[in-house]
Amino acid sequence: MHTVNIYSVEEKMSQIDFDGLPETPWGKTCNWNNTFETLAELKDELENFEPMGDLLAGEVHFPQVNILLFGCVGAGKSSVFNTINSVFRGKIFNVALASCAEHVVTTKFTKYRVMSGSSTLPMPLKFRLCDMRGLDEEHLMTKENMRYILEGSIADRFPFDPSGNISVDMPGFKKHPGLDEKIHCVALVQDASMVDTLQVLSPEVTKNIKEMQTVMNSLDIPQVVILSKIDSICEATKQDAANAFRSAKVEKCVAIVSEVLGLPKNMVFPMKNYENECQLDPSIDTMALLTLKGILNNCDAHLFNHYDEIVKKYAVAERRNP
Ligand SMILES: Nc1nc2c(ncn2[C@@H]2O[C@H](COP(=O)(O)OP(=O)(O)O)[C@@H](O)[C@H]2O)c(=O)[nH]1
Ligand SMILES: [Mg+2]
Repeated sequence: MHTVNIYSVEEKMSQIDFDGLPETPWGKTCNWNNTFETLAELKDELENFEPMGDLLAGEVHFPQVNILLFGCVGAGKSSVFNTINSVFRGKIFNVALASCAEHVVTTKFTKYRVMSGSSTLPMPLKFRLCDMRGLDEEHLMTKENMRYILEGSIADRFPFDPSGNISVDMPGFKKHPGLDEKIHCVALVQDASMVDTLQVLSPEVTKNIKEMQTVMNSLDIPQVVILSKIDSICEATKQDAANAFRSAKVEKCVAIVSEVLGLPKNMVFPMKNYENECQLDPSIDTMALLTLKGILNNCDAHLFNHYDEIVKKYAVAERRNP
């Protein structure tokens, strides 16, 4: 059973200035006329997500998929996790430290679990969101470190500096990580306000992100973009996040990011994170879940390439009697 908070939708609608927003959305999206139903359906679907669930028989069980949140310092990575976690907790719930302040950067590589809020017995959902320190000019990432992260060699809570030296003999370094510890999809988190004002990020950081994309490509790891902070580029979207899909500004921003990062537009997910709200908002929730659904589809697509290995290694009977 789902609990959905009650909001004053009418009150909210009356405040929105729809001027200039076309009726039809620019991209394929969900039914925003019935947000409560859409939200409940999406939440139910994602709470019951099983990696490759439609292809694996009951006796093969793949524990979880791992999603890497990657981008510049301040792009909104920790906030993306907090937002998705809040949706499933049913309240604003800030677990990962998120801030603009210099000293509040994420220093440990953390594999966050999200617990289901619907069942009486809380259960971890079948995905983890991996948060790490973002890039800046003094902390560019080495290809070797990217490879370690993607291949699952870096353990949860391992102090991690993208530009630091990692020794394979360090405690917390996994020499033989299983497929369930690897990264199955990378979400490149990009601050929309930076794109909108064409404040091109430092060329070094952009170059570094592109270099890291070549490592992801070489390992066949799918990439999507989370276009964060869309509320800061469009007033109507600030009023109601659902308006993002009819906003020409957001559409333009999606097109620019898709071009710059070389990813199709349908792999760019606009998102408004919770930052100073006190209660949940159905549009923000729905948008976060649409993003998560898109990412999980990509994880499944990646796992499909490892189908035979999964069937062989993750058969439940075999794990009990190795
Ligand atoms: N307006 C707005 N602010 C955001 C959004 N997402 C994150 N922020 C703010 O941006 C700052 C940096 O976010 P954080 O998650 O710490 O970025 P990180 O360094 O990539 O982990 C914080 O002050 C957040 O509150 C968003 O969608 N909209
Ligand atoms: Mg952070």
